[in-house]
Amino acid sequence: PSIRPAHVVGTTLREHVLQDMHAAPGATGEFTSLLNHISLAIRIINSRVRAAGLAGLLGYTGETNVQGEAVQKLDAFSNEVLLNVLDRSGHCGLIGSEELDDAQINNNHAKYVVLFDPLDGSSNIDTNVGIGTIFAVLRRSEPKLTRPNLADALRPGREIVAAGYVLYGPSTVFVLSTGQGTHGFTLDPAIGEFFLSHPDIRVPARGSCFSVNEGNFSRWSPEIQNWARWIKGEDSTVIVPSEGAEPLKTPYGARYVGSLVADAHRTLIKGGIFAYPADSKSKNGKLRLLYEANPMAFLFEQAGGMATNGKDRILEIMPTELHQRVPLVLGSRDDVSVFRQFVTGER
Ligand code: AHM
Repeated sequence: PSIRPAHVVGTTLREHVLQDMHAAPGATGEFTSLLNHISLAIRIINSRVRAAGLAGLLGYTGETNVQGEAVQKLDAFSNEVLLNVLDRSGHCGLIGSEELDDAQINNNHAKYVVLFDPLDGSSNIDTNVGIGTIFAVLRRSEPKLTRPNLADALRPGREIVAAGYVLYGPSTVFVLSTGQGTHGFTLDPAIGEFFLSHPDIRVPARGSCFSVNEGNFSRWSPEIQNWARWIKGEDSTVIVPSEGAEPLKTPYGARYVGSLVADAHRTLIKGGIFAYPADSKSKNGKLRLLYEANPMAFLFEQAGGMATNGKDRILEIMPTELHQRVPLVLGSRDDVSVFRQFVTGER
């Protein structure tokens, strides 16, 4: 049998980002350095997330540890790590975090804006379910002329220059796009390096699973309730709004973790649809446009998938506030199109 020499290793995240830089005319290395700093923050957060179960076992579950010392919650810890590491990078003019009320001005002359959810799905930590970090990078329009301000962050997602998420699951996977496809990297924990494991991810055009919190069914609009009936194969009770939405031969399977990164990652790899629509309680949906919906939409579109608020493309929405919520529907092209047909009645 052929034996692979020990020195032949795969492409690292660092090399991949460098290759992107060499392909971009006029690149200064700042963007590459920024992404390397984000990767450092992720590895620090990962090591703490990996110890969370043990910390729980040792009684570190609340605000204090066994010695009675104050222990920071994982989401607050992750937020601080990202803030500190991004500050040291010197490349961020403005930072917005789901954990901060206001955007933070960082470096007056820096080019980039980073928006992140430091630990999404953190209510799932106690049950050892996958959780994640999500981020988007934007470029300030006039870094030399103006001080960073909120308007630098309130930009439509189509202006994103890079987005990514990290899933702290059975392995730690970093999914990144710098606008040239969506690529997945898996952490080798022994050496602390991310290796390219999922090059050029393509979302299948149609999937076989749907991912939605069906506990909200009674709060959904009749159109969304009809979609949910259709996808479960109850088509005898449903008027399909167009011939495009054919009667289902096989109902879709239900998969819902309740952790966006875990649900989105499965949908990205296997296809299908993830939806957190508006309902009578959460009139604008639950998820945040800048920290969750936009980065996911960018990654899905770069992988050939789709992301809408049920009607319009997520990446076209002009944000009006930092913590704005939005209904989010993402996944395979055909599956998201069918959802849209149910909601709008248009083909
Ligand atoms: P969080 O900001 O409280 O962590 O909530 C975000 C999470 C997402 O990860 C997930 O998609 C969604 O909330 C699940 O919501 P629900 O429990 O209502 O189904």
